Amino acid sequence: MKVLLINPSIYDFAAYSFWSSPLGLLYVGSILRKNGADLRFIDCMRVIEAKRKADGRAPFVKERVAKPDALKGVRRHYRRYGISREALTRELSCIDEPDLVLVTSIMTYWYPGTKEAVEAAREIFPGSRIVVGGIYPSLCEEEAKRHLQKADLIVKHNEAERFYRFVEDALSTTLAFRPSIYDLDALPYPCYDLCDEIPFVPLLTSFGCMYRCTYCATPYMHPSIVRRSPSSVLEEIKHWHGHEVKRFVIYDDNFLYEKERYVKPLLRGIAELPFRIDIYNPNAVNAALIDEDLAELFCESGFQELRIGLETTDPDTQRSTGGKVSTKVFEKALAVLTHAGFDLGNVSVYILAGLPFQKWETVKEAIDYLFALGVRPYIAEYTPIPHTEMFERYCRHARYPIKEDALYQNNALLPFAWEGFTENDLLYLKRYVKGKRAPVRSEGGLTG
Ligand code: B12
Repeated sequence: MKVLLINPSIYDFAAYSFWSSPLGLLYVGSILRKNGADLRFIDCMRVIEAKRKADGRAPFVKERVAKPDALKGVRRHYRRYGISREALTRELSCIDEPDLVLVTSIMTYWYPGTKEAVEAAREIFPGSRIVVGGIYPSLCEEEAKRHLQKADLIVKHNEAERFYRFVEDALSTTLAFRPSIYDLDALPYPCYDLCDEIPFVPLLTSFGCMYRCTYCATPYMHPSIVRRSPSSVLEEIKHWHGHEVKRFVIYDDNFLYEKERYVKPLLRGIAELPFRIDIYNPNAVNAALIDEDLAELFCESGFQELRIGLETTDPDTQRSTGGKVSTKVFEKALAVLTHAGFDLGNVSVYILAGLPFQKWETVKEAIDYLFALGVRPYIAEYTPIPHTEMFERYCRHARYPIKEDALYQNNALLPFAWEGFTENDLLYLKRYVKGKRAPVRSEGGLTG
């Protein structure tokens, strides 16, 4: 069974390798490899190696491209991040026709790249079976079927069985190894060994979340929580360390959940390894769950920085979006971290901006609050996500038809801009966070 994996290019207004990686696709690849498949991998998301930072991140190669009709009115440059369709076609032409082509999608609004990869593969390999999976079909099933008509199968996150059956029928084979994706300890390690360089490896430590934040789709996709055993994560770290990997990135909506049983033993195990690793957590942890032991373990296990979610300092917004943490609890967590010796200069705190009917001043207040505490504010623009409470409740107030086309779900478009929070306000806040000479904010827009 010859299988080609494709991580498509991205079309967006901005994109940076924020430790993004096609983890789901590489898991599926290694499951098929356990069934005897011969794998090839084309990662369209090439980066500029010379500009790779010490933390493993690097800018993607990029090129300005024309906007699709749906985004024609947007006054920002649109780019392709990753290789062009022509370059992909050339690479496809150099390999034998595979039996199966697997294409992933990481954000809903990145579907144009997925569509392009499917169509390029269909053109070069008319006899291959093409399967698409990932976030786009999981959250926009009907739309994905309309846009990805050249694919033979489109699967959602929880349809592994359907995928296995399709492979068996299409290739007249039997898959002896067909794990549930929720059996995290039984999954083979994702096939990063197919990459020439492995700048970092994401560690998938759980599925699901204990919270029900109104803006997040995780409870819709993964209603129950499953966790991976600390020993399985440790074994994976040792495995990749044997491949010279030193940086690890935690992919987890809920890393500190059941911390006594999972996170503390894991971090203790990492601290006791005979080698040091660097750990990053782009998915924030909840301040309410940070205690003294954990604060020490973050220091001892190799957290280079810590990302914490605060979302807002406005008590009403905090309550209505999920109520995970209060400022009092947040301050206590910072005190505990300081006591353990964690440098607050290396703590980044996510603040949500652009929520429906949010006022820009409330975001500024949160930024000032964080500056005063000595931590780094990080503005996360609100992304309206299908199947979330907030999306359904407010979609008719968005300035774009976010329900009709996933392209409009892109947070770079600030879909919920209104007179109380304009694009200029966002620009002002971003410059303010960076400490640049903040332009003077006036009713008419920015000056200075
Ligand atoms: C880790 C993560 C990230 C990572 C990177 C993810 C990546 N893979 O590159 C980082 C931290 C960079 C990130 C950033 C953001 N993220 Co995020 N992220 C996640 C998270 C927690 C896990 C994704 C993941 O990799 N899971 C693990 C893998 C194994 O699962 P999977 O990708 O679902 O794949 C499974 C299946 O789909 C299948 N599969 C995947 N591909 C294929 C292909 C084939 C052929 C087949 C058969 C199967 C298959 O295999 C897997 C196992 O079953 C999800 C929430 C969630 N629980 O899914 C949010 C999520 C994807 N992120 C989301 C958001 C909003 C963001 C941000 C916009 C947040 C912000 N405001 O800044 C940014 C965007 C940054 C950017 N522009 O680059 C949203 C989706 C938004 C959308 N419209 O698509 C999600 C769903 C969370 C939410 N709030 O609801 N994110």
